[in-house]
Amino acid sequence: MDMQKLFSLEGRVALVTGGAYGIGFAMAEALASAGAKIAFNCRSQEHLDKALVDYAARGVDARGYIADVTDENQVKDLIAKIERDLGGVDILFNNAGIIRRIPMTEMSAEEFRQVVDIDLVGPFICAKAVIPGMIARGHGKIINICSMMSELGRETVSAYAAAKGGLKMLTRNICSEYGAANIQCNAIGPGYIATPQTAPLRERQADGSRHPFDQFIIAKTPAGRWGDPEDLAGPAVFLASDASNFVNGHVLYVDGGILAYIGKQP
Ligand code: NAP
Ligand code: GCO
Repeated sequence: MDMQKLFSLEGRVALVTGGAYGIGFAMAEALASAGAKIAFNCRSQEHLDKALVDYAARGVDARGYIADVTDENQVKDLIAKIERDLGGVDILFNNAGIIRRIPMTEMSAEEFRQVVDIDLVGPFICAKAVIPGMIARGHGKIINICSMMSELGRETVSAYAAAKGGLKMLTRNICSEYGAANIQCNAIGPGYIATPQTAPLRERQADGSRHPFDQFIIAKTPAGRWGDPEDLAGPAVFLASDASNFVNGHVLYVDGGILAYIGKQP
């Protein structure tokens, strides 16, 4: 068996939503190293311009587009532009996401809806836009970015947990509905990863000590550290490649062991 070929993404077109920085950027770089042509989107022109410079510095020839994943028309246009520039989307990474950390009783319904709209409805809209082309081409990979909050709750993240729990079930449903069309829909569930999204949880205290949440995560993670976006590179290539052709509806947790661990006894 040719392992290089099994994991190769040569000739495949990958769209990484929210791939301007953070986890999306690292996964896109990994897919490019395995041979894929890379497209990414984000909402801000400033983020897009900076990302193009960053990709070029890493030797990645990525195409960037402005598109909000919550807007069906923008997403339709995005897929059509990628098809024109690079070819039909073979691999979709539903990575774009936000979090709002607000105690539930202080959170407005509007704030709750905004998180669910980006983190759950966005992946639905993007998947819906690429599935017909995948069916026509006879294959497709959809990878949703879930979270520890697809399994666990904690104070202040009710909307995020509801969205990421829902995304786990959307993953299983896309698998159920389109598995027969040779589409594999899986998810990656990252643990606590050092990106702009989690920067406020890692801020140094006035006395220079670590943020209490930072200390909590290190103690709660058997690996004893935060993850880096690059920790998701191997799982991303695996789930995008032929190596995972019989893996469907699965959430691959990449969490340094958090979900396996009850925590240190006091
Ligand atoms: P991040 O650093 O905040 O990056 C988020 C990316 O999404 C940015 O490129 C952002 O660019 C884009 N984005 C946000 N809303 C968008 C929208 N409506 N339409 C299009 N693009 C949008 O986040 P991250 O930490 O890399 O997280 C990436 C994904 O992994 C998210 O789904 C997050 O929930 C999930 N995750 C993160 C962690 C973690 O510990 N960091 C753990 C588990 C799961 P613009 O602002 O320019 O749009
Ligand atoms: C939080 C965190 C998260 C992580 C991640 C964990 O406030 O608890 O931001 O939820 O980003 O999703 O997997």
